[in-house]
Amino acid sequence: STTGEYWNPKVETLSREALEDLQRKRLRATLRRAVRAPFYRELLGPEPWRHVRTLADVRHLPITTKEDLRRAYPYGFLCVPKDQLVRLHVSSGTTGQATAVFYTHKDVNTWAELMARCLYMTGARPGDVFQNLSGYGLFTGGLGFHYGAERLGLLTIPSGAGNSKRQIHLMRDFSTTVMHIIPSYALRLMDVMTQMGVDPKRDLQLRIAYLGAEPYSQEVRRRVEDFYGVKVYNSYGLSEMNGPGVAFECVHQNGLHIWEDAYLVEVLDPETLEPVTEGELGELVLTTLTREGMPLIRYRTKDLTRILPDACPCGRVHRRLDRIQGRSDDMFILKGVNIFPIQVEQVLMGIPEVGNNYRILLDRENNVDVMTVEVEVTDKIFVEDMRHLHRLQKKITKELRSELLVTPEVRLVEPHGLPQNDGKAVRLLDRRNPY
Ligand code: ADP
Ligand code: K
Ligand code: ZN
Repeated sequence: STTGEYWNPKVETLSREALEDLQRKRLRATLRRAVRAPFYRELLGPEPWRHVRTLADVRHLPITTKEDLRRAYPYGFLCVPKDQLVRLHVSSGTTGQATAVFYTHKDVNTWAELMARCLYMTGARPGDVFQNLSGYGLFTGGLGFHYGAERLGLLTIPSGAGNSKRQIHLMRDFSTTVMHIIPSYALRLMDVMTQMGVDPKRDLQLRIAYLGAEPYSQEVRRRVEDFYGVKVYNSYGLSEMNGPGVAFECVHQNGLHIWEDAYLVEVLDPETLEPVTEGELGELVLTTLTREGMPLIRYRTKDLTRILPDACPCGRVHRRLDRIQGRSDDMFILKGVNIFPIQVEQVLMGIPEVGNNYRILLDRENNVDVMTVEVEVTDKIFVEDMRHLHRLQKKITKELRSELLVTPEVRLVEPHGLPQNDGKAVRLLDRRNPY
C-alpha cells in the first residue's frame, strides 16, 4: 500500500502497541475532563484516572446508558463552560425520548477529520461531486457528512432527504459521483427513477454510495449496487459518539474499521456486561477518547455486532466491526423464538419478485402471537395472474419459515402500497401490548 491511500497515514497505520499507548493516554485525559460534569463527578468519584494504569482497567469503570443521558438532560453531561460550545445535536429518538449532544469547536473539527478519513478511505477525491441525501438539522447524518466532505474537498450538494425528482435532476445536471443516503431511501429512490425512466447506469455518473444510520442486509447492499452501478460502503455512527464517522468500510467492503484513536471499543454480553470471547456477538460499548465538550465513558450503544478477527488487506490497524445486526431492543420474541427484523429483510430482498418495501406486524389474536409480513411486489409480477402470485406467496412463506423457524402470515401488496416516511424506516409494528 502507498501512503496515498490514507488520509492520515500516521494514525491509520501505526502499530498496535503505539495505538494502545495512545488510547491509554487519551483515556486518562478523558477521565480528567469527564469529572467536570456533575453526572460523572458523582458516578466516578475523585481522580478516577488513578485506577486506570492499563487499558484493561477500563473494565472497572462504571457504564453509561441512554437513560443516564435522559436523566441528565439538558446540560448535566457538560464538561466545559457553555461559552466554549459551538454545536448541539439531538438524537432522532428512534426509541423513546431524545437526548442532547454538545460539541466544542475542537469537537466539530475532530469529527470532520474522522469523516474525511472515512470518505478518503473509499476513494472519494477532490473532483468528485458529493450529493448528501441525508436529513440535515438535529439528525447528525447531514452535517456530519457535510463537514467531512468539505474538509476532504468534495464539491458538496446539501440536497437533504426527500423531494426525489429534484434529487434525480441534481444528480443528472451536476454529474453526481458520490452519494450518502439511508438504505430505505435508497430503495425508495430506485422506484422513483424507474417510474421516471431513468437508468442510473446509463444516465448518471454515480460510482460510490454510503449507506448507514439504520440496519440493512447484504441483500440490500447488492440491490443498491446493481441498480445504481455503485460500490456501497457501510457507514456506522450514533449521535452520542458525534454521529457518523465512528466506523466505516474500506474498499475491501469486509466490515467497518472503527477509529480506535477516537473510540475505545468493548463488546460485552448484554446480560452480564462481561466481555464476550473475541469474535463473538455482543453489545458494542464505546468510550470517547478525543471529545472535549461531552466525553462519554463506556456508553452502551445497544447495537449488536462482533469484532472481525483477521487483519484487513488495506493495512489499517483499526479493527473491523461486522455489519450491525440491530439494536438489542429491535429483537422481538415470537412463540419463544428470538427474531431480528434484519433476518426477515435478508430473506425478502433475496427474492427477485419482491419489491423494495416491506413491514412486519405483530398481533395477538385469541392469546396467540401472530406475525404478518407485508411485502410489496415488483410492477412486473403485479400484473401476473392469481396463480402466479399465490405461488410467490407460498415461496416467501417457506423461505421465511426456514430462516425464522416460525411461520408468518405473508400478505402481498401492490407496488408502492405500503406507507413510507422520510426519516429512518419503520419496519416493525408490535401491536401485541397496546399500552
Ligand atoms: P437514534 O438513536 O435516535 O436513531 P442516531 O441517529 O444517533 O439516533 O442513531 C444511531 C443508531 O442508528 C445506532 O445506534 C444504530 O442503531 C443505528 N445505525 C447507525 N448506522 C448503522 C449501520 N450502518 N447499520 C446498522 N445500524 C446503524
Ligand atoms: K442513538
Ligand atoms: Zn480495510
